[in-house]
Amino acid sequence: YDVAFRGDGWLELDRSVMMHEEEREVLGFEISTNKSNGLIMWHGQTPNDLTPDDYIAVAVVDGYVEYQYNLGSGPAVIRVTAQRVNDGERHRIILKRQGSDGSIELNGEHTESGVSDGLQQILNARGSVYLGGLPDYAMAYGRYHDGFSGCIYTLEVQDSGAIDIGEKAIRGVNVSPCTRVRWIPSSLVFTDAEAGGFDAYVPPPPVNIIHPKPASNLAAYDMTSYSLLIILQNLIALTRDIKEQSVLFTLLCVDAVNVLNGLLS
Ligand SMILES: [Ca+2]
Repeated sequence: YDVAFRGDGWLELDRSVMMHEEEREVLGFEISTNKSNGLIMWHGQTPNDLTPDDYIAVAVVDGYVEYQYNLGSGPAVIRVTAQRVNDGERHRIILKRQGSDGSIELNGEHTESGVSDGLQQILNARGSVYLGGLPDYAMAYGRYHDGFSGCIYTLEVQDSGAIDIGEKAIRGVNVSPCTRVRWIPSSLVFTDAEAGGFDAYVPPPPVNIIHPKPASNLAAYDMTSYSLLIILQNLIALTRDIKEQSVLFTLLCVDAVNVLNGLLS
């Protein structure tokens, strides 16, 4: 459910994850970062359609959260300057939009509102949704240049609850689960060299931030699927990076044991 970036990555999601058809659109993110600039999400047009057009974006700009959208007749640019978010702490961002009216709510404490220009009321975003950055920043018409560095813990759309980001993912570069500590250079994944810390890790259950609810009883299932994901990533890494083979094989064995435990429990 969570994804980490280090400034040079991106994750492409199927556009069905957010259709922008609700009269009152609500998007939720929970993030942490130490960098003062980085694109958290971009949803605009397809890569070969570079005419300025409808888009919606949220980013960290100069240490503050910025929400932008353009319905076709001029952008709204809304920034919360009451609190910086580049402090490494978790921050909850709720974006709302009803036609041309929009707002950001940061950590349930600070709210800023804005209006997009012109008469357009409908967001027509035909491209894929990108998290953490873009494969080509020309897609953002020069509005953003930096990838996100940090963790996106949660993505919610309307009353979806925490979205299984992996299920919606199409392609990605330099993206990993948030729980990994050290990157393997020039690989899609990175790994924790300290095996002792690895098998002690239990992923937290997804937390609903738009409509907070008590934790569900899906923890056992999530643990199994998470371990399968790690095994898959390690297999990919094995084929990509022979030098790390012995470490990864050890982790693979740990993963296999975890899955068996998950299946048996
Ligand atoms: Ca439009």
